[in-house]
Amino acid sequence: MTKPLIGIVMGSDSDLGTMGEVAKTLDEFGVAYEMRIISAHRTPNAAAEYASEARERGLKIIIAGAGMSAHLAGVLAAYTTLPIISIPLRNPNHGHEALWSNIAMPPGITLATMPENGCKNAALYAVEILALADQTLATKYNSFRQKQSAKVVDKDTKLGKLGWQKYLDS
Ligand code: RP5
Repeated sequence: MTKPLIGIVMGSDSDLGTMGEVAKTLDEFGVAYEMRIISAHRTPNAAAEYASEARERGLKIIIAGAGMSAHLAGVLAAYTTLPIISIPLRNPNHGHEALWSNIAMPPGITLATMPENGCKNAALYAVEILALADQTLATKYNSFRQKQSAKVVDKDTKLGKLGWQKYLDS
């Protein structure tokens, strides 16, 4: 089994439906990861232990997602010097508390905070970091970006051919 480079951590199994997108995107790039449910509030010792041991276990980056007051990413960051990518998760009964808490880190402890529910971007950002030292991954990422651009160009060409109304009907 390939050794995981990325730790995907979420505060609850209720986050899994959203956080699955991180794993799906990493799968597309062939990046090995592990997934854990660890709560900054309900299992704080596990959070401290996980982050403290992450570097020596070979992880390069931790992607953490949590909702509500969302302290998970910040707590993990307190216990490791690995880069932490945080995903503030939206809860239908709450506003933007997770986002606010993730972008309000004190100077000296860092998070790379993604958009709310920005699971795909979190995985892509992790791929960009790993690709700094992995030419095969950099080539894959470049090809993904080129395909993405080509899709927009195709849509623009189609819009030019059909006009906006037929485009919407098609
Ligand atoms: C956060 O509280 C979790 O990340 C989750 O988004 C939210 C609710 O957790 P559950 O009550 O569904 O376990 O810590």
